[in-house]
Amino acid sequence: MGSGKRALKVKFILPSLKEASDPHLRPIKYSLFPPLGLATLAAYLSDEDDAVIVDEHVEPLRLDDMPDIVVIQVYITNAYRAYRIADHYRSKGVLACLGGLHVTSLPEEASVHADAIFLGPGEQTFPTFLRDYRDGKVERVYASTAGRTLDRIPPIRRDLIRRSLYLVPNSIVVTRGCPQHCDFCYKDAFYQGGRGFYTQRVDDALREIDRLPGRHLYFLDDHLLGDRRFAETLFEGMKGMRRLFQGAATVDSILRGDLIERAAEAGLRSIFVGFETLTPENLRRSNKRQNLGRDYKAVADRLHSLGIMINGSFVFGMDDDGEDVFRRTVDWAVEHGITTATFHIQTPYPGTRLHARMVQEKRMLTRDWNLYDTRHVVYQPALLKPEALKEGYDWAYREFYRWRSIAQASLHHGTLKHQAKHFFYAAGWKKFEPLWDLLIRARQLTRITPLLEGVLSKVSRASVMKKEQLREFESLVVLSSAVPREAMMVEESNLAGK
Ligand code: B12
Ligand code: SF4
Repeated sequence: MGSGKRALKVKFILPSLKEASDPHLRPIKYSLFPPLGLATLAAYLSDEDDAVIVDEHVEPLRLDDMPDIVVIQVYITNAYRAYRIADHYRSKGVLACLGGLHVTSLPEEASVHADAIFLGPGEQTFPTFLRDYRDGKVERVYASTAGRTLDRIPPIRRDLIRRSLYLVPNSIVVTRGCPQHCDFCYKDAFYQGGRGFYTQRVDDALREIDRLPGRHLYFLDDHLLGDRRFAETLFEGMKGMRRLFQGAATVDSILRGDLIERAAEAGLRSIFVGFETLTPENLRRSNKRQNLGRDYKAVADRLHSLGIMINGSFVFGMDDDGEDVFRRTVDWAVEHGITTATFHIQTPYPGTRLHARMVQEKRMLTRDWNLYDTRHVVYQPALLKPEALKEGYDWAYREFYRWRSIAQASLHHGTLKHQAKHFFYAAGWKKFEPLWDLLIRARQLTRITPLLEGVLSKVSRASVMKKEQLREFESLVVLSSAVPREAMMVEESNLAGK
């Protein structure tokens, strides 16, 4: 098996779930971000080794080749596809490594399909495996435990990413994990046995940012404001870089101190906020203590006063949710000028405390991982029928993204500029999906980046959207009106599919 100093051929694969390649569903979501995790792992190969990354969400996967090793990333909804690919390569004598969140949650299930499985983050285990492979003594299980760090990790292999296939090629992660412990979150299971929250050195993070072309960045960190000192220094360093960025943070971190002002000064223009629920009892039961007793209105007002658009995340089906939860949540989001909303049906992922509780209470309804996409009901809700939960969730998406609601939420903002940005961003995101599809197919996604940067530019008189950006937007609107009405309607009915 091992092969001394011979150059290795390693194929990194992100398998897709079915809907990602289905034109009637929602491809744009899967053309958003490149597979950063795999590009991180590829950095541990030596210069002589031959590496390729195939992201099945955006390109076809050939199965007739013979690499030495396949490295496959497994999320819950791509698990069956990942196992099929691994089985195929193993049958040809290729060594198959499986890792990622789902493998960490269910190692026994995954190990049937792998020569080696990897639990937890890969920065320490993958280089150990490579050494073992070259020494001819591969282990069955590599578990990340003590000694986790992002210090001195090699720069991620962005050269292996085909940037033109993604709407947001400049995604970046500068921390791992999160300091909080919500019961429904993947985090505690994934990071068990070692540190659950740690950061890069600020200098390394700034260097990584510097390597990215253009202005727009999307931080995929679970909680960009999770370490105050780190975030402060990062934002200080970013000040002169003229970046526009998006990220995620918790409700309490937005209210505390002046970190959010510093983020805005450094270029933060849109933020994903885990509001999750408007009901305190739900928060208590989910151990989402950082949201308890916090004034959500104050969060929205503070962000808006800084010109930051909000992507609010809301979960339906928690134990205190009755029939009224859908309307209450949508009304709140529209009234408070939330730009985009991400609704989820509560989904107990294996490995989480929520899942353990649901199993104990005999409330899990299925173990079909394809359905664990937060759009299907996979457990018995406490106060709602499963069908009512699904219907309410679908209704919430439709209602929030109606033209009327988008216009109403936009009017919440004080200036015309801010209103227009809100309107374009929310409408662009949900109303022009057939157009996104056309652009993906025509490999024209990079045309959108300047437009996105225009919409994210600062809400001030000095930075009115440039003429050419407006023209680009107009041409997109004209183009999209050429998309058959039927196609629009199909998309409308699938809006629930996020
Ligand atoms: C970006 C993202 C997406 C992108 C995916 C883009 C992409 N090309 O990767 C999009 C928008 C498509 C997406 C979709 C979904 N996502 Co998503 N997503 C994320 C997010 C925010 C960041 C992922 C990331 O880049 N992390 C940073 C990199 C560096 O870490 P990493 O990818 O985990 O890789 C590391 C390790 O996992 C490990 N590793 C991974 N694979 C392997 C393989 C081997 C062999 C080895 C050695 C190591 C290893 O090493 C890497 C370096 O440490 C995560 C949250 C999170 N913080 O991870 C959620 C997250 C992964 N998504 C989640 C979910 C549920 C979904 C959806 C199913 C549903 C939904 N409602 O969105 C869909 C379907 C995805 C699918 N294909 O099946 C859950 C997964 C839960 C689970 N138990 O699997 C997460 C954790 C969010 C959450 N908090 O619940 N997602
Ligand atoms: S704050 Fe978010 S990322 Fe952190 S544990 Fe809770 S749900 Fe997970």
